[in-house]
Amino acid sequence: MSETTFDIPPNLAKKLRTARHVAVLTGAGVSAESGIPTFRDAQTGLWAKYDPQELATPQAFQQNPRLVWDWYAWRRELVARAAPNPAHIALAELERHVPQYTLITQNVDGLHQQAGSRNVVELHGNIARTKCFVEDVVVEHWDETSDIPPRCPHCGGPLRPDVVWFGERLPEAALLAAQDAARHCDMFFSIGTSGVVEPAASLPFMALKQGATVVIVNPESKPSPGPTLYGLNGPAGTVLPALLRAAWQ
Ligand code: BJW
Repeated sequence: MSETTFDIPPNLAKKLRTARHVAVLTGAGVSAESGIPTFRDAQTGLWAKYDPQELATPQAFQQNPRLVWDWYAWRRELVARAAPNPAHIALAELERHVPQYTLITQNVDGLHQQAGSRNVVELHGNIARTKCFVEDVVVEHWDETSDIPPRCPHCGGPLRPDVVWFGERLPEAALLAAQDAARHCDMFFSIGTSGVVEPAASLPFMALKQGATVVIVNPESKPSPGPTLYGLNGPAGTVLPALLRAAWQ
């Protein structure tokens, strides 16, 4: 685990040590230090001319299925080469310290599970899975032909990644589990997310409203704006290992 230092407020370390139910919401910033680009930070490279948000819609897929399939194929490659970073590892370790723990992620890369987190609530699906655009069922095997995207072996419809695009419903069980955790936790961490995409963006407010302490971990956050709202201004791969050391060493 990284030994880079970060000053954790002592009262926050104590709150974490004594918390009964901790809920964590993660976003793309948690995987940035694994080399996976975020959505709303500056884009570079091959896809610089495309707005990722404009590719993550059913309409984009209908208009240009090949472009969207290729974009996800490129991202799937990036994810396949990526490894969990100290932030993922610290969050897996946190699960072993607190009595009740819910890890909610907007990420589709599976890196929390790779780091050893067990109960991961995936709000936006998983890029490793593929489903039929027409039938909305997961497909595991298909014929590799020259078709891009490949065709569903059952109905011939185009295949797409099993992720949640704008305007699509989140998986109901995942959303209910996330909202339940936000309402019942005593500490809620929002880590590496810009907090602009609903319904995930409402979860920290739900927790705050129910009296939980909310901690935001983001290089762009403001430091400690209030007694039940903390901003830890730094990269998750530095802040989270420091938080665990402050609470349990
Ligand atoms: C670091 C760091 C480091 C950098 N350490 N930090 C209510 C109000 C307004 C709008 C809506 C609403 N309800 C619904 C909507 C519409 C829409 C929405 O929210 N739009 C807003 C943009 C305005 N929501 C939806 O459409 C959702 N569906 C829905 O609500 O359906 C309802 C419905 C009802 C009935 C019928 C039908 C539907 C679906 C949203 C799906 C989002 N999908 C995507 C793509 C997933 C697949 C993929 O990966 O391609 O999810 S979009 C994209 O944004 C992706 C992300 O999960 C999501 C959030 O992004 P995230 O993770 O926050 O990343 P960034 O880049 O924004 O931020 C990174 C942060 O990290 C930054 O702050 C950095 O500073 C920080 N950072 N390095 C820590 N080292």
